[in-house]
Amino acid sequence: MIIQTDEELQKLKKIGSICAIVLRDMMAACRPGMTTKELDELGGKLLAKYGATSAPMAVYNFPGYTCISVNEEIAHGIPGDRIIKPGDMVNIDVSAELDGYFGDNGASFLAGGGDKMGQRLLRASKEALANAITAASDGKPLNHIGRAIENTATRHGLKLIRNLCGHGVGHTLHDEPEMIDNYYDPSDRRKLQKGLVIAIEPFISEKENMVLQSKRDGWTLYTPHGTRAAQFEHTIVITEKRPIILTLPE
Ligand code: M1C
Ligand code: CO
Ligand code: CO
Repeated sequence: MIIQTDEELQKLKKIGSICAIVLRDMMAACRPGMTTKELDELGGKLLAKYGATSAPMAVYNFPGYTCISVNEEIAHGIPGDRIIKPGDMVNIDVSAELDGYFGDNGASFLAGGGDKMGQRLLRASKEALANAITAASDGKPLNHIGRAIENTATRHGLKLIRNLCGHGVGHTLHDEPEMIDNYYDPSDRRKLQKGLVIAIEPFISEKENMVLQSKRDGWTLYTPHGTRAAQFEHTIVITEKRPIILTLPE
C-alpha cells in the first residue's frame, strides 16, 4: 500500500512494533531442547496479548501462528515436534494484523551458538538487509534493493536464494508491489515512491540458489541439498530520505 494519512502510518507503526516485540521475545525464549511448536505457542500467546492476529493463519490458513524453519528448512517451516538442537540455524518469521493493517518481520539465529559458516551467513544477511534499506528512497529504481542484496552476498563470497523475494505490505500481508527480487534485474523498470510500504527479506545461502516446496506438507521451503541460509526481514516505509523501519520494538 501507499500511505496517504498520518493515521495509516500510526496504525502500521503499531502492528509493526507488535511483530518486532513478538519476534524479539520468541528469540529470547528459544532454547535447545524445545520443540518448534512450543516456541510457536509462545508466539501465539504474545500476539493474543497485544490483540493481534497471526497473518499466516488469517490470510493463508497456515498451520502455525508463526513460521519456524530449521537448517535445511529455509522458510515457511511449520511448527511441530522438531526439537531444536544446539548449533541449529533457526529462522522465526512473525507477521500479523491489527485493525486491518499488517506487519512482517523475521530473523535467523544459531541456537546456543554455532559454527563459523553459520555466523558468516548471519552477518552477511543482516548486512544485506541494512544495505537494501539504505538503497531505498523516493524516486529510486526498485531494483536497487536487489542490487544491494546481491552485491552484499557476492562481497561475502556467499550465494542467495533467487526464488524468494520481498513484497508490498499494508492492507494485506502480500500487497503490491509483488516480487521485490533479492538480486539485480536490470529489466525491472519499477520505481519506489514516498509512502510505499514494503517488506525486504534477503535469504543469503552457503551454496544453493533456490528452494523447493515440500510435497508432503505443501508449505516448507527447503534446499534440495540441505545447505543452510539466513534471513532478516523488516517492513519499511519509503521516504525522501532514509526509510522508516516499522518493525522495531517501539
Ligand atoms: C518465502 C519468502 C518467505 N512472512 C512470510 C514472508 C515470506 N517468506 O512474507 O516473509 C510469509 C508467511 C506466510 C505463510
Ligand atoms: Co515474513
Ligand atoms: Co515477508
